Amino acid sequence: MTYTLYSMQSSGNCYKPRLLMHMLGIDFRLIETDAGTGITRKPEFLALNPNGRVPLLILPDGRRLSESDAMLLYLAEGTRFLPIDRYERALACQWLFFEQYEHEPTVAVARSWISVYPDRIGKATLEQIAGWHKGGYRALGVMEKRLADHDWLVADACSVADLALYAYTHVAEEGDFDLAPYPGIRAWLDRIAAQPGYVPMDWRPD
Ligand SMILES: N[C@@H](CCC(=O)N[C@@H](CS)C(=O)NCC(=O)O)C(=O)O
Repeated sequence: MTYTLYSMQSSGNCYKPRLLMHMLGIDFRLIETDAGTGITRKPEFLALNPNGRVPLLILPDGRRLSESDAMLLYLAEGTRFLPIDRYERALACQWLFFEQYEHEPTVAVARSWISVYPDRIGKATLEQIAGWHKGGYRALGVMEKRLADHDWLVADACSVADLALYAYTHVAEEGDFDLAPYPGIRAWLDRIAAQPGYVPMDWRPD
């Protein structure tokens, strides 16, 4: 028995567990699920994840786990990607919650409309994009404050916090975000891409 990941290749949320499992040498099966077609809102998928979204991870024992950052925490347990120290572990969670509340709803959503579903953009969406850019630049500014003089978001090692925020920051330019004014973030992106076991977003298991 191995892990099964319901995943959409263009999704940064789905990239998070794909990347960490590859970095940890964990074998998994991938079921490509085009969430843009509404398939995750059909009864068959809702029976697996009542929230109707990918990624969805099926553990080797058959139990299910949704929410990409929860998957990172689960998979990273006992590995170098999850700090042991109580405060550092809480800091990792601090960045994961920041990612879901401040970063993903702005940086990822702008990229999704601009690069993944450009044909669906209407007048209302154009106004929303301005708001996502404002919020996204604010989130990038928070990250830059830390990364201007630190290699990693938590302590001195690459952790789940870095992988969670990497997923959509490294494709932020696809959402028309300009990363030129963020040298700390750009150096950090290169640092993550140089980590052992790193695979790009378009990688998938055989
Ligand atoms: N908070 C969730 C967000 C998951 C999410 O938004 N998934 C999108 C793809 S990136 C999806 O499945 N959308 C289809 C839908 O909402 O119907 C996570 O981090 O896993």
